[in-house]
Amino acid sequence: MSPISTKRHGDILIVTSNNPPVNALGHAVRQGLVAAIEEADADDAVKAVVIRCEGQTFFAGADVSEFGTPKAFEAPMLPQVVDRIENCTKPVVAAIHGTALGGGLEVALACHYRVAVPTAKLGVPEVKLGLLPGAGGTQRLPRVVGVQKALEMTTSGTPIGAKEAFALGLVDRLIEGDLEQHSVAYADEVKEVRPLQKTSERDDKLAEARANPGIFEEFRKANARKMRGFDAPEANIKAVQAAVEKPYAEGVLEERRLFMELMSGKQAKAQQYFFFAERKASKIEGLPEDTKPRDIKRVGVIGAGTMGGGISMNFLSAGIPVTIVEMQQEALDRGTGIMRKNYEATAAKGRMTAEQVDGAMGLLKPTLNFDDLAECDLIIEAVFENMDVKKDVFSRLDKIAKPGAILASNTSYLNIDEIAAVTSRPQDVVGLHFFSPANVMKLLEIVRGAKTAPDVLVTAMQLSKKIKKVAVVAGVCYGFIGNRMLIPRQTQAMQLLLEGATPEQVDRVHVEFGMPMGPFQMADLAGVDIGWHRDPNRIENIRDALCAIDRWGQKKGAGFYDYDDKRRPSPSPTVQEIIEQFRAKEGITPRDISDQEIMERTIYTMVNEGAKILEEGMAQRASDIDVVWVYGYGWPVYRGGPMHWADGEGLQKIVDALKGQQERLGSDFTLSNLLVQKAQAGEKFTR
Ligand code: 3H9
Repeated sequence: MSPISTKRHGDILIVTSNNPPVNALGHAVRQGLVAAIEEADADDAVKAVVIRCEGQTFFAGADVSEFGTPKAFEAPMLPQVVDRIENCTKPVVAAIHGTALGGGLEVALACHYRVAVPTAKLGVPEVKLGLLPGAGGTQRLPRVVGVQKALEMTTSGTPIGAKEAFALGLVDRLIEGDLEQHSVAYADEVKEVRPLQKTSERDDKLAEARANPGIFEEFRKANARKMRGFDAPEANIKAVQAAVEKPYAEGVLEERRLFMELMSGKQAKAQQYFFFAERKASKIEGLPEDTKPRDIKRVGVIGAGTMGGGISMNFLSAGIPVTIVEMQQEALDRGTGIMRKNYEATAAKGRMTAEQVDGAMGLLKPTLNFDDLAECDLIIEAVFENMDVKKDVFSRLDKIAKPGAILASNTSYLNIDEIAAVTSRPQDVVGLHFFSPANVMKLLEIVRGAKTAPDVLVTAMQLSKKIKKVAVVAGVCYGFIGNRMLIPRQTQAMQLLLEGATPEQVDRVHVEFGMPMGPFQMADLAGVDIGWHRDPNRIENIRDALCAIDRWGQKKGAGFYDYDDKRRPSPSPTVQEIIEQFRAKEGITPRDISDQEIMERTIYTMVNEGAKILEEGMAQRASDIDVVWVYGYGWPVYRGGPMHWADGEGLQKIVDALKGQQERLGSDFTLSNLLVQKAQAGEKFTR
């Protein structure tokens, strides 16, 4: 049965798509839409058309799962569909609810009118899939919203709300109440209007950019940092530029050419792979299908430091009350003060109103009384990273928490099973590893203990969505997924310094690869002193030597780099001297180290660790590891994540290189059996 059906309301033809879950514009939908327009044209009794969708949303775009299959190229393709809609001889109204995204917005742009409910969102997220709107979107959008806005929308992929769309003229009317009924009434109002306004024939909104051709260069410059390394944003800019510089028909051809170029590239494949990887991550294997989540009405957070405060803000922002506990009034006041300041900073950027700030903070109950946690359904400890301290907290919690409350640790390395063992309810214990700053970073590692109950895992996963995190399930091992993979990278980076590399060189290789920063820049940002033994007289390595002289990173104005008062880094002669002292002490003669060797020893070793994590069952699937690295550490999404990237690099090449480096990697390094097996069998980690 076609997902597209038609019905009449007087002389209005109502075209309805019913293609769950998101009304993606797969082949059958495209076919049905064309047939419906043919029906409207062929019947004199039809005076206007409404296109609407059943379910949660208007068309959310082309069907991404068709990409790379013959179905994507089966006629009618989307560019033909939208042209057919625009060329309908009767007015066509798009009735938008949910999201009109990508191809969905392109369908709407081809309609002669657009109406929407106020909660709808409209956007062109193709750039996030390494693409551009390839069904006339780059040509029609600027003709409706203007060139500057079209550049912003196409290169960021961020949708705009219906109210903004209305102000821009992208939506002709906001509909309160029943959308179908009101859009039919709207169609009735406009059914006699002639000539029909075709978006492709407009150029009033292009005039400003035509008078200021510098707009594109200015936009490139202003957004260079955000777009670094990505192919798609530049292609989007070029396509919008074509809308301004060429007649519509030629602009569309340029759009097509750029679209096909992107589609056949590595980045689009990686970004589309990642789209599905992210969605797969939320599926937890091995749970009974009917597992119901527990009800979380109030969250408790232990510790009002940077982590505890950040964690609390996630829940407050989602409207969930939080009880936050500290031991001293001063620490409590400081912590809650910082939370308010963070909210106010968001408000100052216009992303929150003063009322919303007060609303969020109003949900916070700061207390010095540990027993107040008895009212919470989920309690997350964010205290000092030390096993004895954590055990003490959990045995106290065990005594006061209500039955069925979930007890979570925010530990980034420690053994959840050992922590759970001090309680009488290990089934209620789980790791919730937030990444710093916890109110900003999207990643959450859910650490599944040996005894963690299925409904605890399901609750954690559901809650992660509520607080807008992307969660990945990890097993119990030192550092879980993300931090565990950092260990070989950090070890090798330090060793490379001794052998002749500089922090600048190692970091440059990572930044050129697409990481936001290299290992030493990251250490300086996070704090070189994290995990340091705090004894300035015990100097066993370069890190100890830096910590001993207060070079703890950016917060002290010095770490692996020197920093000026604007936190701009420069190479440090002191650090160089320390490195040389260690070389002399260990009898190492420095040598020239190639960028390739740095790649092999710091990035290939991470892939190897990822393979071990997989082999040991500490990650459910290779794509979960990629999700952790993209959202937790800024791995460039256009490279898909370490495991996907490794597939493209060639697993045998990685194995050979690691074998070649074996001696330098040291006796602690071992190759992953899984990596070797997959390489030998010519298999890949990811699709
Ligand atoms: C495009 O349009 C190209 C054109 O310009 C040119 C063509 C020539 N296709 O995210 P959710 C699935 S490119 C296929 O969890 P939510 C998704 O995998 C497209 N499947 O729900 C998941 O499946 P499962 C431009 C899709 O409520 C299920 O739907 N459009 C698509 O949190 C639910 O998804 C986009 O990039 C799709 N297009 O969010 C929009 N979209 O249940 C991408 C979703 O098996 N989509 N699925 O895991 C989204 O942003 C969100 O899905 C949306 C709903 C906001 C719509």
